[in-house]
Amino acid sequence: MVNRKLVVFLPAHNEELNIGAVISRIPRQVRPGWEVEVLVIDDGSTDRTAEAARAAGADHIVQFARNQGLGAAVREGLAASLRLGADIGLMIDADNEYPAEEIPDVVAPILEGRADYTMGSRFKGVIRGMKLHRRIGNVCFTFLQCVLLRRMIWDGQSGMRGFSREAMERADIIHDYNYAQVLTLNLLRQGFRMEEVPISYQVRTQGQSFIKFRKYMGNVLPAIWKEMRRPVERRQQFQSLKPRMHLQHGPKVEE
Ligand SMILES: Nc1nc2c(ncn2[C@@H]2O[C@H](COP(=O)(O)OP(=O)(O)OP(=O)(O)O)[C@@H](O)[C@H]2O)c(=O)[nH]1
Ligand SMILES: [Mg+2]
Repeated sequence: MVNRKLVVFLPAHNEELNIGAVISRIPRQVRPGWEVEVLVIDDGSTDRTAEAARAAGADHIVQFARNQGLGAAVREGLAASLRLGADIGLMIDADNEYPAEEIPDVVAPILEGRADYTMGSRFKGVIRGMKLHRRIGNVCFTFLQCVLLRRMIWDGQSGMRGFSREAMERADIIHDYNYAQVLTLNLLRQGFRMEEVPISYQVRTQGQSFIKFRKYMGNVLPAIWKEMRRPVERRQQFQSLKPRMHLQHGPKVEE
């Protein structure tokens, strides 16, 4: 009997060449009693991303009329997963760099009750094709998070992450441009338990990376600063909250 739901969501911007391959790699079974649904957040793509996603079997597509940014798309992915009744959410990039067939491993610590938030870790796993300057950038930004959180993190910029329902309800992404660091800082400062799971990563062969050095620095560094300066409510204080909160509003979800 199916009674629990995993929603796999993909933030996507102009990924018509890759998104179909990612969706076809997503396992539709993770554990007995669990169903899997695929949700795409199409962030104002000007190519045929939505059509390619639908053709590959996406169950739900949220389309933004205009490009809002990866942070905004992940925020909407979390909210739409809650609206769809997800017990667990799993985000994965739509660029086919991350191993969708390893989704069961990445959600396992949440399923087993050991963690509320998981990150697929490339640096604990296998990396193919990442350029040196990207490696250095990843190491530096991960190190910054280690210092700010005073704990070990291997890969702070992963594009494959799992969330318990409570983590999805409580996550607050402070800017629209990106989510990678601020989301981890936000959840861990609230007291959510994070676990990293080794994954294999293969740099994209098609389409374009959105990262532009100056724009990334100019947006991400001030957001990290802002996130660290705002107060957060520790998790212990809200553990007794009502069991399920269904968000009512938001862009239309096609079913
Ligand atoms: N919502 C949204 N998603 C985007 C945007 N630009 C890129 N993406 C998506 O974000 C994911 C990661 O994008 P990439 O450009 O590969 O960036 P990255 O993986 O952080 O960096 P690389 O190391 O270059 O791969 C992919 O699924 C993209 O489709 C955007 O403007 N809005
Ligand atoms: Mg990528």
